[in-house]
Amino acid sequence: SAVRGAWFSQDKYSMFIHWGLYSMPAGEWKGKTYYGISEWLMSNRVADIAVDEYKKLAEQFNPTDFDAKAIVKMAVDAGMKNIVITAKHHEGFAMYHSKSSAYDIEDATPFKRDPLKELAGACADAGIGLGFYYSQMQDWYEQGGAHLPWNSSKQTRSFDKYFDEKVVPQVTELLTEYGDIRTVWFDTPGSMTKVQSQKLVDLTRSLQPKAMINSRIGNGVGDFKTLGDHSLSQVNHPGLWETIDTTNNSWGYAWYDKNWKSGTEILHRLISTVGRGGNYMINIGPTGTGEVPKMAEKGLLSAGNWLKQYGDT
Ligand code: JFZ
Repeated sequence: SAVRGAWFSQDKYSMFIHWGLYSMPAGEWKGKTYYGISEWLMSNRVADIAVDEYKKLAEQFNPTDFDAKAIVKMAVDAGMKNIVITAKHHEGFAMYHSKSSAYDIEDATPFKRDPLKELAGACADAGIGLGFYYSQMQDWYEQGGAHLPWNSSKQTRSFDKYFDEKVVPQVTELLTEYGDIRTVWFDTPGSMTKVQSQKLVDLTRSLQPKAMINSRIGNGVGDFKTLGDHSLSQVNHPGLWETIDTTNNSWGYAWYDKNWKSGTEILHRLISTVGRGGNYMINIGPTGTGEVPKMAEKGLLSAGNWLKQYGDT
């Protein structure tokens, strides 16, 4: 609808945040580094990490450096209007207080805080939008969630049951307990049925009528199109679309990834996208202690200074 689309067209520039248990190993397991995108470590075929072993990360997860207000201030100073954070990535761990699963930051870690609630409050105070990333099909922890082929044996529950017993309740929590949600960002729909994709659309419409849903909900039922990762578009696209990007290479924090974009590069990529009618969303990956890498902040704030001086946002 026009009401929903209005948010999206005005935002233009958003912060993406990938943050989860994977931020702690940061690409390293038992002294060996697995290069690539660090949030995929659990399913690295060579590392061959058992679910029971991986889940022990939660016992040590205590990111006391997490500062929602500082992150929101960084986004505002960068010139951004919206933040989208991983509520649950493929690893299956809920980064908020989930009442429908004990595999969450409140129940399974010593941290005992709800960072998504803190972020929701800080975004509301600053007047910027908040959205949640939710991996609706892949869940490498959960029985019935989609696993990778080499890691999918002995499932004691069907995908349909996992969907109704975990995805629907968790998305409901996220859309009822955190105030106004601007974006519901789904990912890797795989073989989900259209009925399932539509069920998430209907749920979102009933609980957050103004929220925008991305195309990775699957089956063509989203409100806007997310292009393939990192791809700067050379052309305009019909309808509403976005490019997603990272301040370095990996989405989740990876200790070895120092390929930071400068402020000038970020500006180039932002303007290249917005000039073709798209929105631009660029990722930061906080560490396992909740700290934002200094070089990510540097590039974003340097671009933000230019925007403040020469833009009218
Ligand atoms: C997905 C995730 O698997 C990844 O961990 C990260 O969260 C990223 C933002 O999204 O990866 C994808 C999904 C779709 C494409 C590429 C990577 N694609 O369509 O090109």
